[in-house]
Amino acid sequence: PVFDTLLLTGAAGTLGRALAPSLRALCRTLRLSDLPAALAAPPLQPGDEARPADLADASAMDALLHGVQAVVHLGGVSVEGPFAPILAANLAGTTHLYEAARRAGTRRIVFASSNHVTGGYPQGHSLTTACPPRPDGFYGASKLYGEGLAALYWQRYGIESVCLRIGSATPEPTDARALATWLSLRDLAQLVRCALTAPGVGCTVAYGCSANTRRWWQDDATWARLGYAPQDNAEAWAAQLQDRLLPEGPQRELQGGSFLGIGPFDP
Ligand code: NAI
Ligand code: 15L
Repeated sequence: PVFDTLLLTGAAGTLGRALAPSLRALCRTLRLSDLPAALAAPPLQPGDEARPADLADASAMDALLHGVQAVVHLGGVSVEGPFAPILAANLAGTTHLYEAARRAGTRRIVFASSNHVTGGYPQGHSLTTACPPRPDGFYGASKLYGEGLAALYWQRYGIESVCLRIGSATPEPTDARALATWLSLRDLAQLVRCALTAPGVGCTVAYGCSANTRRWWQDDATWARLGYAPQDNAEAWAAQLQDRLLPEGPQRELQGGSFLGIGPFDP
């Protein structure tokens, strides 16, 4: 195995469950963490450890990171919504995680960022990670903050990070927008494996999508550096999905799609 102990936060979530099998192949011990209620009946395999913890609870983080060489950080609020829960789980939670990683001597963090960091760009507009951020809500802005933490902990403390701006990671693409944004689950597994094992990543930000004919994110140089070579292409679903459109207006016009239809959140 590449790692002795690898920590997976958000382990009870959709992508946590999808990724656990491929992560087990990389480590002796996979430490699974999520909120206590979510991790009540964890799907444990030999070599797994279940460590329920709330990322918002700074005092729980040192024990969680103890002995951890690398982290796949998926835990947190995963959709647009009111600020308070995003503040607790994504802003405070990711800060607590990085701080504990610094104290524990953790070497690398793969951070599940999101395409919503640039969800305010028009659909069809080609982007690379060199383009200025344009978050489409509190959620996208919280992921941009996480990318900022990744840069800080690399620059000051030498902790490496790969921030993956994941598109739409689902078993199959589900609508016309996903013909551009889809990340198949096997490409996700490959991308996370590359992000954990590629040498000398420093602090790298990469979009995460499959080799979709209609993709908006032209991240080929970063993908090559990570060794990521996507195998899937949403175009195979084009005939059945290209008319499955979001409502007219910002949701259909901007890259963030349905998240542009959520909020604002006035009291
Ligand atoms: P999910 O919502 O299914 O999983 C997130 C997990 O985080 C949940 O199990 C939840 O209980 C846990 N969590 C929430 N607040 C927490 C806290 N305070 N402390 C500890 N755990 C907490 O989301 P999914 O789809 O599995 O996504 C995983 C990660 O990838 C998320 O960070 C999400 O923002 C990111 N992402 C996912 C995309 C996708 O297509 N599924 C696209 C872009 C980013
Ligand atoms: C995300 O960041 C969300 O976590 C996920 O649920 C999807 O909505 C995805 O983006 C997307 O943009 O399709």
